[in-house]
Order: sequence, then structure tokens, then C-alpha cells
Amino acid sequence: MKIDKKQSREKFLTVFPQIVKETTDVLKSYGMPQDAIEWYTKNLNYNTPSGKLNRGLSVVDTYGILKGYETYDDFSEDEYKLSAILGWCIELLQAYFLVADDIMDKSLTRRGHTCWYKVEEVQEIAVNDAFMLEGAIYILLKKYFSKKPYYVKVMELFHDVTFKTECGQLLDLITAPEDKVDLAKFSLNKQMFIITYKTAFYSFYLPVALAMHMAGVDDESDLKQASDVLIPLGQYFQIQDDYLDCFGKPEDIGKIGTDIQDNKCSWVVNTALEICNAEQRKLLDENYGRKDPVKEKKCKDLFIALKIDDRFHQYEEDIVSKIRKNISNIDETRGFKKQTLTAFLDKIYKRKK
Ligand code: GPP
Ligand code: MG
Ligand code: MG
Ligand code: MG
Repeated sequence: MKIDKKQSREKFLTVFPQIVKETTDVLKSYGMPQDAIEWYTKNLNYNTPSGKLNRGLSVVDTYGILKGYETYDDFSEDEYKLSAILGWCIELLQAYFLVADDIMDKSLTRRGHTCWYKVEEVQEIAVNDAFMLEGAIYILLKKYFSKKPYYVKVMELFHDVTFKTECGQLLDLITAPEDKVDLAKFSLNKQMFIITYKTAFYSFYLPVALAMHMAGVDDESDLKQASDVLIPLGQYFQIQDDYLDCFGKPEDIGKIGTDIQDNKCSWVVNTALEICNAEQRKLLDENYGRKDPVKEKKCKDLFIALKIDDRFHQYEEDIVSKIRKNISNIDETRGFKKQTLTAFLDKIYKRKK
């Protein structure tokens, strides 16, 4: 697949208005009043198409690779639409997670806008709005896929991945409560569990598994081959995110890192905790997770002194060579393709943002 990023995004976005229409039509069929229909429309539009859309686009592109297509012109109209609908279902899942996560994290902005629950007329209604974003997934799946042989598989996959993400979110929340810093709760093992469940399943495995079901390349052993590479890839992606939060340049990553002040159970602090001496541990206990730039600087200086950046580069080389080796051993005899996985790896290897 040759993919022009801007063009693929624009094409994908043309499907979204139909999603709004078809999900709001359900409310109309219930005889819901106009103001409720307008509310749901606003909820969908505000929270769903405003991100990078990487996960949704990956469904379409992975489907194209599995079918051996060169460009979007090789898709039938129906194939493009159905793969894009599955892609939008992930984007709806993501919208549901983020609306809820921002309430739990007491965040103020998301994707450059005010968080939905912070919008004047929304407030606690955002809890119900999050549920209704999730509901849209199953309306669309039923409408477009209920006659397909893979309908139950896809539905089970959404349920399974949703529950796993909620487990990751639970551990994330209880490991780093807002105002109570306790570094004894942190460990690299726990950090790995959190990122695997909170991010890797829905962001990396789900898009590929959906495309595999749709393409009919969904033998259990092929799904396992995919997950054996995509889960470590998702872990690597989140560890890069943690690394960049501390060591990235704001002009590259487009934001100022907040993990230290936010008491995040990040790869950086967990790696430091593994190698620091008693005195350095005391410094972290007294300065990590405090809303104070001077204390934040003390932590950052310690991370630099401990050469956490060197450890990251070592980790990156090790994990990428392991992942490449796993990809090279992939069995393509049943129709699964290595390129579905290298496409992901090439996108994130040594990323600076
Ligand atoms: C965002 O993580 C949270 C998720 C992706 C999962 C939420 C799951 C739920 C079941 C609600 P974050 O809070 O670390 O990231 P951000 O900085 O984007 O808020
Ligand atoms: Mg958050
Ligand atoms: Mg969170
Ligand atoms: Mg981060």
C-alpha cells in the first residue's frame, strides 16, 4: 500500500458524517425530541474526529495490505466503506475512553480544546455522553456487519479489548492517586502491565485484528502472530512517550512534559527507582509528583545524572531488534503479511514526536 497521509485522512473523514447521521437516526426512530438529537450530534462531532485518527486509519491500511492492494483505488466502494466504519468504531471507542479519562484525571484540555466535561453546559452529563459514544460502536456493528460471518468475533473483540483497557485504567488510577505520592507502589512490572492493558490492546492489536477479520485472514494462530508483535510494539510506543515526556524537546513533541509533576508511573521514574542509591531515592520521595517546578527540576536533574536517556536508547535497540526478529519469523502461508507489522514499526522507530 502506498499511502499519502493527508489524502488518506481526508478520505477517511468523508465517512464520518454518515456515522453521525446513522447513529442519530436511531434516536429519531425512538421519537427523541430535537434537542436530544442535537446534543448527541454535538457529542459525536466534538469528541470523535478531532484527533490524529491513526488507529482508525490503520484498520483501512492494514486491510489494504492484507488484500495486496497498491492504493485506495483498488478497494471496492463497499470495502472502503466497511473498513472505514470499523476504523471509526475504534475512534468512537477512543472518544469514549478519553471523555471518561479526562473526568477521572481532572484534565482541562484535550486535542487543543476544552475537555468535554469542562464545557459550560455539559459538566456531569459527560458521563452519560461517554456511554453513548460507546453505544454508537454497537449500532454501527449491527447495521453493517450483522450478516457477516465475523460479526460475533468482532463484537467479542470490542468487548474484550474494552474490558482490558478498563483494567489498565483501574491500575493506572490506584497506582498514582492525585495527591498521595507513594513511590513504593511503582515498579517496572506494574508500569508494563498498565501500558499493556491501558494502551497496547486497543491502540495496536485492535486495528490489525479488525482488519484481519474483515479480510478473512483470522486463523487463531495468525491472530496470535499479530498480537505477539503488536503488544510489544505498543509497549515500546508508550515507553517512547514516557521518555519523550522527560527528554524530548517541547518544540518536537508539541507539548511540555508533565509526568513528573503529575506523579505518573512512567518508565523513566521506574527505571530510576531500580538503579538509584538511598540518597537519590530520598530525593525522589521528597520531590516527585509535586506541583512545583523547582522540585520537578531536581527530579529531572537526577534522571539525567542516572543516564536514563542512555538506558532508553539501549532498550530501544534491544526491543526493536527483538521485534524485527519476530516479524522475520512470521508464517505467511495462510495469508497473514509481515508488512502489516513493519508498517507500524517503521512509523514509530526513533520517533521524536
Ligand atoms: C488515557 O491515558 C486513558 C486511556 C487511553 C484509557 C482510558 C480508559 C478508560 C476505561 C476510561 P492517560 O490519562 O495516561 O493519557 P492522557 O494524557 O492522554 O490523558
Ligand atoms: Mg488522562
Ligand atoms: Mg488517565
Ligand atoms: Mg505521556
